[in-house]
Amino acid sequence: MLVKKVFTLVFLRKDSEILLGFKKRGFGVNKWNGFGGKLEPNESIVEAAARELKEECCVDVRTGDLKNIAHLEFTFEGEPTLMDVRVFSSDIFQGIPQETDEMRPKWFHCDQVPFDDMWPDDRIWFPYMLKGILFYGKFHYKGLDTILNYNIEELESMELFYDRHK
Ligand code: 6U4
Repeated sequence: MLVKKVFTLVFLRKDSEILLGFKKRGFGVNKWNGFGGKLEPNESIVEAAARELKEECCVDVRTGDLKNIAHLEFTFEGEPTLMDVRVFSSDIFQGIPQETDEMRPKWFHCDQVPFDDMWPDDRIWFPYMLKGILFYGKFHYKGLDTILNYNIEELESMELFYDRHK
């Protein structure tokens, strides 16, 4: 039996650029990533997404301006946890990204995403996100470096996807 844990992951966009953060500690340390984390008690997923963005790079975003663009699931060989990652994007936000204890933010041109220093799955699904295709991605890892298998399904609507997966 897999134990599902929900996480958020937020990508800010500005013109042809995307904001990534270099993770300074914890899960995914020394990798460029989106901003996000676990939910706190009594918090909705989108509220958690906005809070984590603020905590990790000091940028404010209204929950109504966060667009759910993907659902990712990660499992790890021999481990009981399923990471259920809700991916959001926005080009409407307030403030200039600042370095925090957890993240060093940096804008990257969408043609120059540093995949060599990111989770291996990012290289596979970023092209969907950058083209504006909604999707459901599943990745099964052995350890933290090797993807044993994966699947990506393009979606017409996130609402219909979550209706089907209630
Ligand atoms: P703490 O340190 O307890 O506050 P928290 O910030 O709540 O942790 P954290 O940093 O462990 O949570 O969250 C992990 C983050 O990494 C989430 O935003 C999801 C994201 N993530 C996890 N696996 C990923 C992967 N394979 N590819 C990816 N993002 C991933 O692009």
